[in-house]
Amino acid sequence: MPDDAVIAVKPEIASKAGINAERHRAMTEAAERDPEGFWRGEMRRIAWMKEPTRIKNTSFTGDVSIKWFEDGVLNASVSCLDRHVEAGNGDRVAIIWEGDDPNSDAKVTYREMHRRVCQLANAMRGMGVKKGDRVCIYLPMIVEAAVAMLACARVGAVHSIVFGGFSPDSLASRIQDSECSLLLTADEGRRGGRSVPLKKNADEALKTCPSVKHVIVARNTGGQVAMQDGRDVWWEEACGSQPETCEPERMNAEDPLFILYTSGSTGKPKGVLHTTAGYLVWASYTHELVFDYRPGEVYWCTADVGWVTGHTYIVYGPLANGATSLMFEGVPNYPGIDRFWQVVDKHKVNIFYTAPTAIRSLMREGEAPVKKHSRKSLRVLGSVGEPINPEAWMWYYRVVGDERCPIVDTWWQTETGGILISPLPGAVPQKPGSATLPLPGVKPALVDNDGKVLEGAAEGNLVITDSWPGQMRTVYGDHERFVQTYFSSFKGTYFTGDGARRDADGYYWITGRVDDVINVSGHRMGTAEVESALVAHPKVAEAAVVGMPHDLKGQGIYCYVTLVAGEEPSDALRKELVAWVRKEIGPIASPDAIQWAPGLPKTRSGKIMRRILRKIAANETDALGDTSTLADPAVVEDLVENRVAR
Ligand code: 6R9
Repeated sequence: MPDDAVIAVKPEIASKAGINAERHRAMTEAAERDPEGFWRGEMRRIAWMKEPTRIKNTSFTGDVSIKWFEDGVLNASVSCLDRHVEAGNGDRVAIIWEGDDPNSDAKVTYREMHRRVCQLANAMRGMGVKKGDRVCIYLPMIVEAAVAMLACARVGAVHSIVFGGFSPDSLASRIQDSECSLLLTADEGRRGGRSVPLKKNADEALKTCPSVKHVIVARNTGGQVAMQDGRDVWWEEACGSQPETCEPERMNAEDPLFILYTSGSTGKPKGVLHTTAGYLVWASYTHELVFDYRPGEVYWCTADVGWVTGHTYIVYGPLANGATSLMFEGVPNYPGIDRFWQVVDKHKVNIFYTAPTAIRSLMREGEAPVKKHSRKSLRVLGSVGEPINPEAWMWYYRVVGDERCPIVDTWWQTETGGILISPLPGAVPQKPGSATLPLPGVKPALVDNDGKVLEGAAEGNLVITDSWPGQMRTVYGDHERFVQTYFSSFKGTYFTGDGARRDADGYYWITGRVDDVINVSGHRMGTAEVESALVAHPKVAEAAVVGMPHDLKGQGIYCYVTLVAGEEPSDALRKELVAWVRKEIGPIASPDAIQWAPGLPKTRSGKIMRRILRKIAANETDALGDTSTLADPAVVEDLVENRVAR
């Protein structure tokens, strides 16, 4: 696909869209000319108990301080629930739940959601949870997950969701970092016909988490689990007799809403902290603009609530906008490879948002499973999580969307709270593989490694030069790390950690991470995290982990492992190490290749030359680049000779 392939906006789409090219331009100009005025207008999309008078107060230098709407007062759950009920939309479906088992589903109205959130919020208050306390959520994709998030918001507690695929160790370290006092979990999760032992994992984790005083357990599969007296209580027992209304806590705009841990360049995941008003405005703004969302539509984001995409585009964005949000417990290929399209027809989905890795795996199965379902309700298709290759983009457009539906390739990060770069369906011509243009109010730039700003068509490090309301505010408990990670590489700008190219039309093409973070099936994984898991194994002396190209996952995990003296490499040991990493971090960190390395390529000062390891993993061994600083060149020859073929 040549770079200049352009899919124009069809006139019939532009004429019906909330935002056409002209309006897009006008908004971009307005946000540029008068950011305060622009956001003073947009902030009214959420409900305030007291409207702010101060709009923007941000600085990317020195200590870095980011405040939006700082004297406003609100409660996020009111924007997502109460005001829709009060406006007469209580009977509208808030969440369509589609189970892993195709015969199980449920619809929960805004009124019902409001009742369930209030009851849980009351139960939480009864347990002593108050404003500012941290609550951990370790739940599968069931309605209780959304209820839990909004109940936290209702009482002013800060939620920290841990993805159900994480191990007891990963769960424990996240609970410890933010000292959660309550854990919400379920007996088991269900995915692809198999069960996930959440309560059992939680019990294991809680052995090292003295801060947790209470555990509320949702009955999901009905599987047998142990309940600890005085600590654990079943969800329905905790909530059943609670009052059906609950006074929402008055929250300052800058009070924390949630923490979400994400991988960085070092071994320890960072607690990304988002606050209440700016995040919610951003979630609502981007959900409406990017998906051209219209009242009454059914919207489906296939992410898990354990990731930021699930936070912003299953719960906060759609519910703030009064949408019907579909929540799917299962996986794309169970019970059949056509599950997505069967669900699209069953619930008449209008907007569908998924990840390139899912598209690539479905594409491999051909067109028939897609074509067997009508999909005529579909109107807009979205992609998120990693760069989408033009082939997958075209397949998504042609086969899934029948060349009718615009595709929004949305670039953003846990740190950004919501989408920053994306086409708008009715306004921006698409180019397969490009996230296209920044949203109105977003100011990206490219800089070279010395921080020099690049103009026009160029390739470099992607930075954002000014704040937007949805930006993260700090790393929980470690503001210094926040400043170091995001604001020290290129002074005065937010550094994304991504590389990008900008073409002559000003379109952005994200090229991937430029730090030691790899993107496996759209999930961020720090190579340092996998390395520390490997070296924790008694037979491993040293390990270096890099990303390698992977047809389905985008990137796979390639590990170079040096054993302690006296240990011999074997297939059995390789399997043992794979299982070890899965146990330490979780299945998402499963190594794809393990190469036995008698030594690692190091500089004379002892730094591992990862650049060389990446090349070997990618089988680009004839282009290793400068190796003159290597302490021992023979190490590289051995690694090249013994690389793991795929
Ligand atoms: C939302 C989310 C963020 C990293 C980000 C980038 C990659 C996300 C992308 C994309 C190219 C897109 N990424 N969307 N790359 N095109 N449309 O995924 O958040 O898990 O924090 O990952 O994902 O590398 O820096 P998160």
